Amino acid sequence: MSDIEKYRTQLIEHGMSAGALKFGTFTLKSGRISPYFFNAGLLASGPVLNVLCSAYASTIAEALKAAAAGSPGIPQFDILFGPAYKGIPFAAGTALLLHRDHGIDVGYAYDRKEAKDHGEGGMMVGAPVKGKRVLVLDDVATAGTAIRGAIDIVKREGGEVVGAVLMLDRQEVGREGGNMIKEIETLVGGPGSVPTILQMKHLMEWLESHGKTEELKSMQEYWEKYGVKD
Ligand code: OMP
Repeated sequence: MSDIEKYRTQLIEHGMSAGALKFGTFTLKSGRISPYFFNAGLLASGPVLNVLCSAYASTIAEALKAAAAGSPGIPQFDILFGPAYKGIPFAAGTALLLHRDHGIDVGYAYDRKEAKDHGEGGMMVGAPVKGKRVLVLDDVATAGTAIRGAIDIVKREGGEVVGAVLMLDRQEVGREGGNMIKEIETLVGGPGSVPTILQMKHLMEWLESHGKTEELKSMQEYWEKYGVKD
């Protein structure tokens, strides 16, 4: 089993025991009614952060390697941007592990929800993104609205967004009616520039291997309605 496969299983299991990954009936930001919800804000302990940030760091390292070898992936970047609030600890932890475990040294930055009007002022904290190549790190993407917002913040601050990394790609139709990931890739660094740790299919595989047939059936029905078919 590869590192990333190991992290995926650990992340699903930590998500279940922390109450972050839930099955039931949930209304999403996009208005879709979903049989599951992954609240990354509840991935909030040392052991879980270790798994999640290790998974982000491995996913980024693999995608950098792929691009360097001429395959779809993420190009070199200078700064990891974690949008407020949930992205902040994740970006910091991932920058630390990229350095410690992969020998990849990048800065990290995050935004404020409200602009500061004294002291250093502004909307941004951490490494300055102006004129830098930035990788956006986010938790969950459904229709792609939240990740577009994070990309816009970096661009507004003068950074060049070369890619994005996600914890969970729900593999759904995007705002423009196509494959959400492809829509975002077009906005940033092209094919392979938006790698993800988990996809909805991994959650379904996990449900199947644990005999959770009711949950799996609801997931399949939801996917028929909103899943990307290409
Ligand atoms: P989109 O903006 O439609 O891509 O939805 C992504 C955002 O929805 C995330 O940033 C979360 O705020 C929230 N979300 C989750 O956190 N987990 C889910 O499983 C689903 C959603 C969601 O509302 O779609």
